[in-house]
Amino acid sequence: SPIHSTKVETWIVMKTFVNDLSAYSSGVSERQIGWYNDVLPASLRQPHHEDTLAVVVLSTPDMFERAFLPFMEKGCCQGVSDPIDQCVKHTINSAISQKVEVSYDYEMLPASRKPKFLAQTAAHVAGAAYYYQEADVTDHPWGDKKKFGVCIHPRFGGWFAIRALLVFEGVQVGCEVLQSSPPDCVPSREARIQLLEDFNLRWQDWKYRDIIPPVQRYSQRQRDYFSTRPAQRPALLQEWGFLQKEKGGSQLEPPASGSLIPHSGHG
Ligand code: B12
Repeated sequence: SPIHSTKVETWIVMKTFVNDLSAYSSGVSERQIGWYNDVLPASLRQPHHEDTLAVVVLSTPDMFERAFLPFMEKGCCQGVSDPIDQCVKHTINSAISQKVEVSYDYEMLPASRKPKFLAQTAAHVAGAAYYYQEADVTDHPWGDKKKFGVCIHPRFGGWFAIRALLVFEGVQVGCEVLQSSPPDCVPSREARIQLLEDFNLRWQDWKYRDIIPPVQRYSQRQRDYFSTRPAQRPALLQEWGFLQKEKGGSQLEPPASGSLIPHSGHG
């Protein structure tokens, strides 16, 4: 089995719809690449056969305490890249034991500067979390002012993040895998308007995440972390005693502007 679930399952939500794969799929959501490519233009598609099995990895609210803080405590965080991104990479790498192509939410395609995978579209077609977009609001009131869409998970509401897409190269699934729609937990037009406005205009107040009552939320400490601008986060971690100040500068520098990873450290 490609995934040793013990470590990953503590911080990744589980959704499985294939009985014979359920043994290893704890904490992940399988789907076929074709479902993803079907809704996207050619430039954003995954370059894989349409029947290829792929997995979207989400992080749950206790990711911070169960994976991130222990990762920092063990001193695993090194170099200049974002601590959250390093922790996600470390956790997923250590969970995988066969050839799996992993794309992270913070990775961009070098040529087009587009995201390597669209996390929200992936979560939606996987049946993990409904992706509410402008088009899901009939007669929306926003005119030309584009509103970004947001995924809502049936158990965690908005208190989760979509971390990676795993593609199992060579593992082909056929009609035994049925695509399942994500639960539509924000069915009314009014609530969808509220959700998209909260997400776009005041995402900093966390309210959009409570559009449905979640089973768990981010801790105060995690909120403090994500409320801090990425460039200031190393200083916060130092304050918490995780990063030692070294002679000649801090161990973790804020990314230079124009860095290769402009949108990393999402929460
Ligand atoms: C770039 C980016 C940003 C940028 C720009 C904002 C944006 N949304 O583009 C900045 C830095 C501003 C940003 C800010 C934030 N972000 Co951001 N961001 C991203 C990132 C890296 C890429 C998004 C992107 O460029 N998409 C490209 C556009 C074109 O895609 P699209 O609008 O979905 O359009 C496609 C679909 O409509 C699809 N499509 C067409 N028809 C259909 C039909 C169906 C049924 C489906 C499913 C799809 C589909 O085709 C279109 C493309 O052609 C993603 C991670 C990722 N790798 O996806 C996170 C992500 C979207 N961000 C996220 C979050 C939480 C935030 C913040 C709240 C900050 C935070 N605390 O982390 C703020 C919110 C700001 C705001 N008001 O939007 C989360 C959202 C989680 C969720 N529940 O949905 C994501 C998924 C990151 C994560 N790891 O979870 N972000």
